[in-house]
Order: sequence, then structure tokens, then C-alpha cells
Amino acid sequence: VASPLNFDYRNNYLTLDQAYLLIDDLASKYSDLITVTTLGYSHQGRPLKQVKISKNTGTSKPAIWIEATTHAREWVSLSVALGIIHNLVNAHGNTEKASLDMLAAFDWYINPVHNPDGYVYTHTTDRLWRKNRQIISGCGSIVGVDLNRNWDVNHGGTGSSASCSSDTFHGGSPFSAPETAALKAAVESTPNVKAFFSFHSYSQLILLPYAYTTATAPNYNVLKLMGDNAANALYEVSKRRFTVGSAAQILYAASGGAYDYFYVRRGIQYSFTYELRPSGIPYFELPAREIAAAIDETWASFVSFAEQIAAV
Ligand code: ING
Ligand code: ZN
Repeated sequence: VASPLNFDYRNNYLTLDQAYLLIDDLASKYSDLITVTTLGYSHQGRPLKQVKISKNTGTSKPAIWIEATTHAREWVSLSVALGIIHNLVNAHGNTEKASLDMLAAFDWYINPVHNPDGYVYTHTTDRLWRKNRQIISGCGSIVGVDLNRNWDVNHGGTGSSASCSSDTFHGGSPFSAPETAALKAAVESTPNVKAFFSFHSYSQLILLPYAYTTATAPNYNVLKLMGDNAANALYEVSKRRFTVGSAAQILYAASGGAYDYFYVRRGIQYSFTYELRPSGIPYFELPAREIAAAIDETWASFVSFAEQIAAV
């Protein structure tokens, strides 16, 4: 039966329409747990879906925010976001290995496709497109802002470009992209946000603040221990090694990124960016047959993070 709930997101990459149908169907199936809203609209007018997963336990809980598919070509980040949504509500995959009751500990907020215009473009026109599809005055026919350079932390600084044609074009000003402005507002209107996660690919890394400077973050040692434990949990599932460290120290320096913004500007102490599989070739084009393994290994590490964050 061609119900969206049967879309096999663990073995195929979904189109935007399929992913949105799946999310809406999950929300109607688990209406006691899932609320889907629109946190804003993309440049081309597509909804930015916000999935809230919350169990009514009569107590208020800290929130954890997740965003994925900031970069259009990083398809496995959407797969992992869908896997997290599914595992949070449904005893699927490795959920039973969680010693923590994830829904008793936190309210979960997920923006699974932060860049829907770019994502559609990678399906229709250019598989390796990265930015959004924004028309910018002064850029002529060259479109697109790098949404992970458009946040207000050292905006326009090292590791970002003022050139319209660059893949790291930071945009004219912080939050000039409707997508980042909308996500900023959504996160900032959420009470008691304890942690923030961005999902990207590729390189098999768990990145800690900062990206914008090689300086060492105040709680680096705590974050490094959390990340190492999460990477070990991942290794137990798939024997894949993920390296843990600050983006500027182990990958490259980059200004205007989302997780630095929430860490530096909003005081969210537990702020991470994943770089999912693969480690190298074939880069952004992870074969569909590896999606399920990527979801399961990432989930194990994610549960480890949740356990550790719940304990501090
Ligand atoms: N890598 C990230 C990028 O935006 C990153 C690395 C993470 C930079 C967090 C800044 C902040 O360049 C990919 N693959 O997109
Ligand atoms: Zn990316």
C-alpha cells in the first residue's frame, strides 16, 4: 500500500514531498506524541516543518533542538533526522538499548529539512547543490546563501565568503536568509533549550564549539568527554570511527554557523554538529544501501548524548 508510512526511508532517499508526507502521517498516527507545525517558509515559499515530540508526563522538561538538511546535497542528514523521529516515537531499531526514557527526559524539536528549496534542487537539477536558492540583490543571476554561514556569530569572518558565487557565501547580513531567521525565532521561542544538534555530512566527525575560532571553548573538556562517549557508542554498533573535536581545530574554521550561534549567543551549553558517513569518497553521495547503518550508528551515539545531557 502506498501509504507514506511505508516509505522506506531506511533504504531509499526520499524526495521532499515524500519526507513531508511521512512526517504528517507519523503525526496523525502518534497524535498523542507528535505535533507538526510550520516554523517559517523558505525563500521559494516552501514550509519549514517543525516536529515536536513530547510526552505529557505532567512535568515540564528541558528541550533538545535538532536541525538537518541545511546543506541540500547532504541527503543522509535527512535520513538520520527521520530515523531519530521514528525511534523517539516507535520502539524501532535500537530504541530498546536506550537506558534513558528519551521522552520522559526531554521535549524534542526537530527541523528535518532546514533548506527545502536546495533539497528539491538536488533532486531535480544539481545533485551537489549546497546553498539555499535565494535571489540576492547585487548577485545578478547567481543565487544562494550558505545557511551555515548566515548566523550571527562572527558573521562574514574567517571560513566564509562575500562572493555570490562561493559555496560559502554568507549573505548580506546575519539572518538575511528566511530559513535561518525562522529557525532562530523558533529555537528562541522554545523554553529551556538544553542542547542543540546540527546534522551534516560527510567526514565522520562529532564537532564541538567553536567553528569560528581555534580558541578552546569554556566547557570543552565536558563536551569532549560527552562526544568521545557518544563516538564509542557509535563504534559499538558499526565499528565506524568518528573523530571528536572543535570544528576549527579538527576540520576547518568557519564563521556564521548555527551551533556556534546557539552556544555563543544563546548560552546553550551542549551544542554539537555531526558530520555523518562516509569518511571520504563518495563524499555527499552515500549509497542508499548504507542509510540504515548510518541511522542506527548515529542513533546509538545520540542516545549516549541524551543520557549524558540528562545527567548534568
Ligand atoms: N561542513 C560544515 C560546514 O558548514 C561546519 C562544517 C560545521 C562549519 C559547523 C561551521 C559550523 O562547512 C559541511 N560538510 O557542511
Ligand atoms: Zn553541511
